[in-house]
Parts: sequence; C-alpha cells; structure tokens
Amino acid sequence: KGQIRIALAGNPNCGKTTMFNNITGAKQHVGNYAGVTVEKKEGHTNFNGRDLLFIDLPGTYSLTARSLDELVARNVIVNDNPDVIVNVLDASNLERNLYLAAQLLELEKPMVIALNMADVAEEMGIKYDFKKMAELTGATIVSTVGRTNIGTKELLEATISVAASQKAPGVTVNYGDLLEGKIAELVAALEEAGTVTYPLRWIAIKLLENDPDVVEKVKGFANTEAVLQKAAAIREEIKDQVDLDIVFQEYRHRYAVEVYNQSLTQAPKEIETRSDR
Ligand code: GDP
Ligand code: K
Ligand code: MG
Repeated sequence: KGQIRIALAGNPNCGKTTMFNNITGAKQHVGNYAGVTVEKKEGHTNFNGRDLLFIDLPGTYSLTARSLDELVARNVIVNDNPDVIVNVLDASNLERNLYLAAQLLELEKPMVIALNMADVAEEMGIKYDFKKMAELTGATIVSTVGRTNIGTKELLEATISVAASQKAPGVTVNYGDLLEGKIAELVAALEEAGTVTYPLRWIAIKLLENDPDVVEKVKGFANTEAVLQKAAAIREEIKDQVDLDIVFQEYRHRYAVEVYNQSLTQAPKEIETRSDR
C-alpha cells in the first residue's frame, strides 16, 4: 500500500493550518513552488498503517487565474494529481465557504469535507444534515474542531476510505440550459480532439470563462485548434445573452446557497449583540 497524497484546501481562516498541524505535527517541510514566491507546505503522518502526505494549499475563496495563490492551489490539484482533496470549511460561515467547494468539485477528485469550527457553529445554534450535505456535494463529511483537535481521527479514517474508493464527487454545479448546452458542445469537441488530460467539463467551463491559464494549457495539447475556435465562437455568440464575466460565479453562488439551505436543519439563533452594531 503506497502513500496517499492529500491536498488540503479551504478559504483563508477556516482553520486549515491548525488542522494541518494537528495531523502532521512536527513532520513538516516548507519550501516554495517552482518559480513563484508562494509557500509550499507539506507534512506526513502515519495512520492505521498508511503513510499520508498532506499538502497545505494556499487559502483561497476561489480558483480563478486572477491570483497567484488560486492558480497554485488549482494547479497542485490538477497537475500533481493528489489522491484526495480535503476541503476544510468553516461550519459557522458555511454558505460562503461552499463557493470554493463548488469549484473543487469540478476538478473531479475524491473529496472529504472537514466541517471545522464545529464548536463555533454549535454555539451559534447551527445544525446540519450531514447525509444531505454529502449527497449534494459528493463528499464525505466529517465534523472537526481544529483548536481542540476533535475529529482528526475521523477525518483521517474518512480520507483513507475515500482515497481507496477513487470516486470523484459525481456532482456538478448546474449552469442553466444555455450554458450547459455550450459546455456539452465543448466537451464533445474535447473528446473528439482526444488529447487533453484534464477533467474535460472543467476545461470546457474554463474555456467559456476565457481563463487565460486554461487556454494556454489547452494550446499545449495536440489537435486542439478546433476546440479553441469553437470556444471563441460560442463566447461571441452568447455574449449578448449572458454576462460571461459573472454568470458562472452566479451559478456557483446559487449552488452554495442551495447546498447550505438544504443541509441546514437549524438556523443560527439571533445574535444578541446585533442591536449594538
Ligand atoms: P487558516 O487560515 O485556514 O490556515 O486558519 P488557521 O489555522 O490559521 O486558524 C485561524 C484561527 O482559527 C486561529 O486562531 C485558530 O486557532 C482558530 N481555529 C482553528 N480551528 C478552529 C476551530 O475548530 N474552532 C475554533 N473556535 N477556532 C479554530
Ligand atoms: K490565518
Ligand atoms: Mg493557513
């Protein structure tokens, strides 16, 4: 049984580094990603007879090509081919945190969600239906409190089991009839080219978003001229019907709201200090 490689993803301040430290202790290595000043932190742990390598990705809200941190985070996932993504979410601020989860799903890796800050969520009176959340995200859900090291063992067990399954979430963000039709056309063109080794639905979406890094990636594969032309033609064709700069973000946000609302079984109680603000 070989090493399991895990990319640890999450928003800034969700407790990712705390979890990373709980899991890997002193067995850490800090360096830089090749050619850029973004810190690369890796750590090991041995658990239930397995060697687990955790890569602490930069904390980000999104996975666009607009920031170096976001590019690094997504490139580690799509290029370094980790076995599992562990997505740490702040359970006390879940709707916002699910926006990143929506983008991670598209990378089609087995996923575990650590619902961290469970103590804060509990204090706020929040309760979730984990089964529902698992169904809507395709991830295994584990509740954690990084600060007191609660749930770490369960998180590692879930990570090993999800890695063994090799099952991608199998859930997609629905971008509406118009865009879904165009995504399907581009996926078909990518399949016909037969050369691109990244998740094709993700590539199709990013081409419609005109993501410059993904355009470059696609150019690097043989036989993709027709795909790139088709993407440009579709963008031109639909640009008056939808605002391509924001429409994908809107649908991801809609997904996050939906997962949040459907998973929430007890809403946060009114915060008494609110009237003082
Ligand atoms: P990162 O930005 O995601 O790496 O977050 P950090 O690990 O630096 O944590 C941000 C802050 O949240 C720190 O003050 C942590 O001590 C605190 N923290 C982490 N996990 C928890 C948790 O589960 N509950 C509470 N109450 N605080 C936490
Ligand atoms: K921090
Ligand atoms: Mg951190």
